[in-house]
Amino acid sequence: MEILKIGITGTVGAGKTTFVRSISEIDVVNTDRVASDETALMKATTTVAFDFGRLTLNSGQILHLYGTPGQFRFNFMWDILMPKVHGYVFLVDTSRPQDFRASRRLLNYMKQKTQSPLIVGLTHADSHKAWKSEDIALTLGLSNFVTKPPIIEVNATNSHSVAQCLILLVEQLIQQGINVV
Ligand SMILES: Nc1nc2c(ncn2[C@@H]2O[C@H](COP(=O)(O)OP(=O)(O)OP(=O)(O)O)[C@@H](O)[C@H]2O)c(=O)[nH]1
Ligand SMILES: [Mg+2]
Repeated sequence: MEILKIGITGTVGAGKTTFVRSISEIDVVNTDRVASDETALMKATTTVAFDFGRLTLNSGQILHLYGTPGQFRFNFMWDILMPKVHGYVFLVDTSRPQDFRASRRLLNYMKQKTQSPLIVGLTHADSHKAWKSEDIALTLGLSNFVTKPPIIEVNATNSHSVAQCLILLVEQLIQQGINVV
């Protein structure tokens, strides 16, 4: 049985590390360090290499979860991880419209690194500042109904919500003919 490598990516603070921590059945390999630049205005720490977690589905299928850094200065990690993933979750913080342009750029970057199936996960949908899914789809350039990936709300702090997102991604992999248990 092949282990599925799943990327968790998105801009700074989208919730990647939280997502992996919420669902991993092992202690997460974590490379968060104190944020020393403008990220410090948003949160105390930031991922400098990657997060690693593991999840075994009821079927026995093992997922390895790789959370990328969000900061552009660590983009070499995107280049290392993303070409290897079987599928990925692209997280967008719906409460930070100031980051939507960067999200769009990053999504296009990731699409150049991998053709693998993706899910767009909308975090912070519980915030009163959250934008609607349709509006975010437009700002990300995902308006073509034929080609756009599934876009769902996901609360990275909630293991049930994270599990639903990963199950949807695994269904996408099966549809693409990837051999999943
Ligand atoms: N209320 C709420 N908080 C969330 C949600 N998703 C993530 N968070 C919070 O948002 C913050 C995100 O931080 P991280 O998980 O470190 O974000 P990251 O994407 O790994 O950030 P970098 O590694 O710096 O790129 C954490 O405080 C989470 O608890 C959500 O859906 N709702
Ligand atoms: Mg992180």
